[in-house]
Amino acid sequence: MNSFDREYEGQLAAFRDRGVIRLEGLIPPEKVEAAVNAARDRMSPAGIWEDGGWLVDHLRQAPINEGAKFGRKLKGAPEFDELVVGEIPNVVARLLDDRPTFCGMAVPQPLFTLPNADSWEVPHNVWHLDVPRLPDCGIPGVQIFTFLETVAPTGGGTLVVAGSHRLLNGNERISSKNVKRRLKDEPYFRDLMSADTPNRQRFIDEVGHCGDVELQVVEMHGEPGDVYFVDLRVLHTPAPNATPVPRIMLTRRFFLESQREAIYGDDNRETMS
Ligand SMILES: O=C(O)CCC(=O)C(=O)O
Repeated sequence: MNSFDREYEGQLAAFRDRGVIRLEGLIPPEKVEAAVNAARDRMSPAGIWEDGGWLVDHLRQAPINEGAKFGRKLKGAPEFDELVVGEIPNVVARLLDDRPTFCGMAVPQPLFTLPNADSWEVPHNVWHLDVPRLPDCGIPGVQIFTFLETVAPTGGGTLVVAGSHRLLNGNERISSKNVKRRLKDEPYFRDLMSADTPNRQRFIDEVGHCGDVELQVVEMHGEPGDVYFVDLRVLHTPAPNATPVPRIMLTRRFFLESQREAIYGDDNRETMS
């Protein structure tokens, strides 16, 4: 075992088991500070960052595309590119057994959500995959997420179903829509994706099962500098933001070079790049 694998041994095993891990403080503080400041600087002319604080209360009832409008202002900051070089590609490479990868988008993608909810629960809708299940593929790549502001629990961090990457792996291509359709045959996913299911906090607090696969909803929250690594087979969804501050995250997808054709090579492409 090399020194890298020794350092991350537990995390590598957790990643294979759950399809999601968080490495705290992975990005050097000076890069984090530059990126956070760049995000705030871009929000300042838009009038929602002023004198060291967020001014977003008046936007609480704003239509959903208002948040997207602010998110677009974050696109292309060079400070964001700097966050995802260095240790992140090294970890991704190890999670993919050092096989060559390519990025689905030229630059990392900001994820921005205004405060938009008075209360918070695990959503029943918008669960999806960015990549179909690919025949005889195993893991097709890794998506990383980091934070450009502190994202507290209930603060709009992306939700994933840990363990879901272990389901429906076979020798056929299955679209995101059909993965969902098939998963709904299982009580865990039928309940998760039904608006009629009460007590939705249990999806986070308790471990569910599908056969011998353990499943649990994980809410991404953390500090700038922390990084989540997610198997691209993991079911995920955007979440409401019930805190008084915007949710600002950054994501990037690393795909296996060997799957380029399967991912991009036909009209069936599903990636969000
Ligand atoms: O947290 C979000 O806005 C959703 C992110 C997402 O679905 C994705 O990046 O694939």
